[in-house]
Amino acid sequence: MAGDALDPAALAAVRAHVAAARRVCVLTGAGMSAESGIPTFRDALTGLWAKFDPAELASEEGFRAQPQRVWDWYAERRVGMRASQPNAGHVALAAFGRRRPGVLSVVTQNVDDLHQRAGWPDTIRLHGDILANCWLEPCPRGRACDPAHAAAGRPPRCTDCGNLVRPGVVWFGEMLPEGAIDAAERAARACDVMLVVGTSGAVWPAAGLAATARRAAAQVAIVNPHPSEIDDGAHWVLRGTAAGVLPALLDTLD
Ligand code: BV8
Repeated sequence: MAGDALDPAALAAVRAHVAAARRVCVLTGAGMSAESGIPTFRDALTGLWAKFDPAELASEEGFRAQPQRVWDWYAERRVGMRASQPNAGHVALAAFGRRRPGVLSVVTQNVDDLHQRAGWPDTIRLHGDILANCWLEPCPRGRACDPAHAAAGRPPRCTDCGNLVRPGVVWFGEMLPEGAIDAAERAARACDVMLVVGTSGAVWPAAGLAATARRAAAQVAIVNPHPSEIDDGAHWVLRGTAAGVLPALLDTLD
């Protein structure tokens, strides 16, 4: 495996495996969007938010304990995400997928919409959508709260029953959407090559998808400028960034 720099021989080897692959599954994490100006999840916990751990801000318990603080953290992240644009890595992935119909699956841990805006609408979203909202509870009156009855607030609240609006993301301790994790497992088992791009490999069950692919005899390649918790489980480590490596890896493949 490469040291600290991108190893051209490893890049060429992974390109050859991708060129020959019938199925390619790409698992992306927050590093995929870093070059679009979106702080990685760990970086999003620095600065003003450095004193909180993920469980305090990205969990139902944390939201129930401090709804305004958690709502404000998401509001700040939403501003950044709405202002961001897909980077060359998102664009290269979507363009490769369009050139090779039926080959590419993209599974993301990210809650932004950059893969979709780069032209890959079928992205499998393991952790939800930060730009969506949902209700914290089922309505105690036994029917769905009417979003039109949500009074403005931090967070907004149902004027009929007091239910809180929450971000449409999967928090720590919450189950992943069944359809999403099942589709992701299927894609990991069916692929000939898995590219793992921009993830620390710290969050489960997403991090386990690389091992699932390897058990199914896929070649596993990591794209990350820094070591991750799942490097040892990969055949290849391409020590570089998403926007730098993915165009070099994919752009001339038809
Ligand atoms: C679950 C949405 C079953 C929110 C996220 C105790 C109780 C309950 C569960 C657990 C527990 N202990 C462990 C668990 C499992 C837990 C977990 O994994 N915890 C970790 C902390 C150990 N998982 C869960 O809770 C999951 N649900 O297991 O349900 C269950 C249920 C109940 C009880 C038991 C089991 C739900 C996990 C989903 C959490 N929600 N997001 C939000 O975004 O606000 S995950 C969140 O963290 C982000 O979505 C992100 O995906 C993830 C962080 O991972 P990364 O994407 O890798 O980002 P990170 O910042 O860490 O790393 C960035 C990487 O990019 C770095 O490697 C960096 O080097 C690289 N990079 C930087 N720049 C670039 C780059 N790479 C390429 N190019 C660049 N330019």
